[in-house]
Amino acid sequence: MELNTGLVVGAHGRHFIVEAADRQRVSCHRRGKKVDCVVGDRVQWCVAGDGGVIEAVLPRRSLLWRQDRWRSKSFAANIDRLLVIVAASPPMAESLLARALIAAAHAGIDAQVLLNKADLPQADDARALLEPYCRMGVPVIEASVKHDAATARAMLAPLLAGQVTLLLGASGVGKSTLINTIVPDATAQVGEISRALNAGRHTTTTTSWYWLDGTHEAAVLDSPGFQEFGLQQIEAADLARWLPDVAAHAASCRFVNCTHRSEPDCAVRAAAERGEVSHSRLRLYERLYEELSQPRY
Ligand SMILES: Nc1nc2c(ncn2[C@@H]2O[C@H](COP(=O)(O)OP(=O)(O)OP(=O)(O)O)[C@@H](O)[C@H]2O)c(=O)[nH]1
Ligand SMILES: [Mg+2]
Ligand SMILES: [Zn+2]
Repeated sequence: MELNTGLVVGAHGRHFIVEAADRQRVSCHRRGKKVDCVVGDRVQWCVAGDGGVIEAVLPRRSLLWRQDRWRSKSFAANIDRLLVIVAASPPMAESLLARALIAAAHAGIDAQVLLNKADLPQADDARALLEPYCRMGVPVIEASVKHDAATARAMLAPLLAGQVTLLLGASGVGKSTLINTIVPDATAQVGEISRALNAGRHTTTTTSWYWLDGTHEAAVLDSPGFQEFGLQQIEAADLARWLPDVAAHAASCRFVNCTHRSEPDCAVRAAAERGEVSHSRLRLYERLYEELSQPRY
C-alpha cells in the first residue's frame, strides 16, 4: 500500500477532496470513519478503487474551531490569517465578530476585519460598531467587492499574498462574491436570487480551498455563513486575555484574579468610565463571562 501526501481542499460530510502532489483532486474518505479531518489538513492517503482513503492527518500548525454547548466545529486547519467579513447589510452582529476574533486569538491566528458593501448607505452604522475594534488595534479595511471589484482586488492582493486566509462571516456578507472577484476562474455560488431557476438564494454549504496563484503559495478559503459561535473551549477566568481592549487594563486591577465585574479598584471598569473601553465591549465581556461560567456537562 503506497502512501501519498495531499491537501484537503474540500469536505462534504464524510467525503473529502484531496489535492495530490501532482495537483489532481481525488475523492477520499477517512479510514475508520473518523471525523478528525478538516479543510487545510495535510494528509497521507492511498488509492482505493477510483478514489482514495485518508490514512493519517499530519500535525497542524493551526486550527480554528468553536465549541458550542453540545458540539465542536473545526473551521479550517493550517491557516495563517482569519479575515472576518462583515457587511453594511445584513446588519452586523457584533457578538459574532467578537467571538470569531476571540477564537482566532486563542488559536494563535492573526485576524483582520473587512467591511464589505461599503457602497450601501448603511455602511455608516457598521463603521460606528467597528470603531472600538479599530481603536484596540484590529486592522479594519473597507471594500465593495461587487461594485468596485478593481479597487477591492488592488487592496486585497498584498494582504492575501503568500498566506492562507480563511473568510468567515454571516450569510450574505459577500464571502463568495469576494472569492469570485479575486480568484481567477472561480465560480463560487453567490446568493443572488435565481429567478430563472426559481431556486431561491444560493448559500455556501461547505468550506472550499482556492489557490490564488499558479505557484500555490497563497490560498483563500470560502466558508458557509454561521449564526452561532460557542467559545466553550475558553475558561471564563482566562477570557479577558483574548480581548485586547480589556487585557490592556487588566494588569492594573487591584486583584490579580479580578474578573472585572464588581471587584473594587478594577482598572478595566475605570477605563470604561473614562471611555477608554467601550461600554458595548464591556457588556459583551460580561455576557461571555457569564456564558463561560455555566456548569459544563
Ligand atoms: N451592494 C453590494 N452587494 C454585494 C457586495 N458584495 C456582495 N454583494 C451581494 O451580497 C449577496 C450575498 O453575497 P454572497 O457572496 O453569496 O454572500 P456569502 O457571504 O457568500 O453568503 P453565504 O454563502 O450564505 O454564507 C449577493 O447578492 C451579492 O451580490 C457589495 O460589495 N455591495
Ligand atoms: Mg457564500
Ligand atoms: Zn478588573
